[in-house]
Amino acid sequence: MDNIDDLMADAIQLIGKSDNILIASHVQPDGDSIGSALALAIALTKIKDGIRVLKVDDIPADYKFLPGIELIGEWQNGELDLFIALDCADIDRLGPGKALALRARHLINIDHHITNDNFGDINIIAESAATGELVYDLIKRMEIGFDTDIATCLYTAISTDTGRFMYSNTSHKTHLIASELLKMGIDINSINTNLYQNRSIERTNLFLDSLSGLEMFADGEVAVTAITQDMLDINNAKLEDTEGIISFIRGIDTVEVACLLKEIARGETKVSMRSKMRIDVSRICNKFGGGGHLRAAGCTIYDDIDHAKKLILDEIKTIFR
Ligand SMILES: [Mn+2]
Repeated sequence: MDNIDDLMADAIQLIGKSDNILIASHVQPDGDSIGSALALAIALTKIKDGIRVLKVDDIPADYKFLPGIELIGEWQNGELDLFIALDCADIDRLGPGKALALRARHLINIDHHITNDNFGDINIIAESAATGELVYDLIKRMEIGFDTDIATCLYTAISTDTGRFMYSNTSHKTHLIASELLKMGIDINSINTNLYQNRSIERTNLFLDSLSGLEMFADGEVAVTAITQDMLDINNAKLEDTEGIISFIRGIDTVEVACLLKEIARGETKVSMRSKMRIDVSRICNKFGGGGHLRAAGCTIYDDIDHAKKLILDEIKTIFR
């Protein structure tokens, strides 16, 4: 594999000679994918016209405060020189953006998932706490000046993907980058309030509801809870309102593996898994066609939620046997 310096140089050269550039996050976007996409879009807008961020899914309310949010929209038909996918472990994560990615003359894939399958023409894949760290590196190498807007987006990307600088993916480099971003004069009180002190009552009620259905297994080492479409309806909540549940149940003292099942539709269940110290949850999720990181992974099981729960629990229990 090429080294990161060469890959970055190739990407910068390709960006330089491309006129129509479309940037995209993954479906069910999180802070890292949206923050990275907006940071890159704001930066490239300083040197080029017509930079767009493709709307591949609804933007969760948590991130609507981000600068550059108005750059997100539909792609008007026409020439597409370059598509840049951010934080996507595989091309299907682009959802409706996949067709455009395949149609574009060139495709750059920037991601920090170790399971990334290198679907781009240029693949900047490196182990880092967030895709936001890689985008920081790219913008720096392009010698585009950082401003508070870019820094706000990148800080959001990194803070959300490191669980507020708490997860084990947080490195000394993470803090160095955060330090550089703070130098730009970003308002962390405002960012943190928007990200972490802004929970709606609907989300709070869904949270309570999910905790009342909490189940423990393997002498308390495994915690599982499920969110059904009925629970969303009753609480007038959306899927994005499940944010925060899984890290809360992982916070139980005896828990090593936390698992949250979400009923996307009848016959389709999304599974999120987190671990604390020992278990590689990406391996478990891999068995169901998913992936992710050592301590945070996910997969989709095409089955009803009750049966999906049984399948995933059977798999988890083999580890604790
Ligand atoms: Mn990420």
